[in-house]
Amino acid sequence: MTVKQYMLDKIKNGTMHAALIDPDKQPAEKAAEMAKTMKEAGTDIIFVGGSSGITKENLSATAKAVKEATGLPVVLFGGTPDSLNKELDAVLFMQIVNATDPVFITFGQVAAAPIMAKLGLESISMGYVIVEPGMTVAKVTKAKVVKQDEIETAVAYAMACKMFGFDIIYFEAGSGADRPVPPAMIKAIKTYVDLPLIIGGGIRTPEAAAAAREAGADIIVTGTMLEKGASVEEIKAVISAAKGN
Ligand code: 1GP
Repeated sequence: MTVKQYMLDKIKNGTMHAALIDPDKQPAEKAAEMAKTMKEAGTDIIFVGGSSGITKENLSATAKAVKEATGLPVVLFGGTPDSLNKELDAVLFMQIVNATDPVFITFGQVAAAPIMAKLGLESISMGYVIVEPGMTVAKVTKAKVVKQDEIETAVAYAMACKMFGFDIIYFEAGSGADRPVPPAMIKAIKTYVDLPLIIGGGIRTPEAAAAAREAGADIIVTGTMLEKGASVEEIKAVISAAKGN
């Protein structure tokens, strides 16, 4: 089964949780331990990647260790063409739709495509939209961020993603954001655009996770919470609220 099919099957039955692990932040053994904790707490899939410091070495070692420790699909979310490797189960092949640096709109993807083809990696096409505050990823990509109250603009971006033919869309407030993507924005996107919706950035409490799920998020991503050493109980509470169980 493809990773895309795994995701589509899961979200048919409710919201999924994805754990984001940045290979640049810890050795692979530690990443494997973190992923194991996340799996025990109920996470469904592991995203690996980050906005900077991703190399073929740290990415492949982390992907391999995480897969061995959990058996969960390991998907690249944010990397560089030369970090691509065979340990990945799939790549979220994304266009940062509101970036203004063309490397993140087209040229990076053009560089990555032949490498992905050569490695035989599964591609899941994704429109990625950065919402205020946007954090590091907004700076790196020089994004024209969607403000928290610009609901119509957010819907227009989601509509454009649908018309481009992306498999999936991701609305991102940025890793470590002090405010997640607002539930009203999530609700409006899901009202007008029929595409699987990933939400991430700044979700660290069960309340925020439940609000995103109730508003219609299909996949909720958390990263910082784990890096900052949240307890297993705290992680479990956030994942349960994200999945509604
Ligand atoms: C970042 O959406 C992810 O790309 C996760 O954000 O680190 O704030 O959980 P956090």
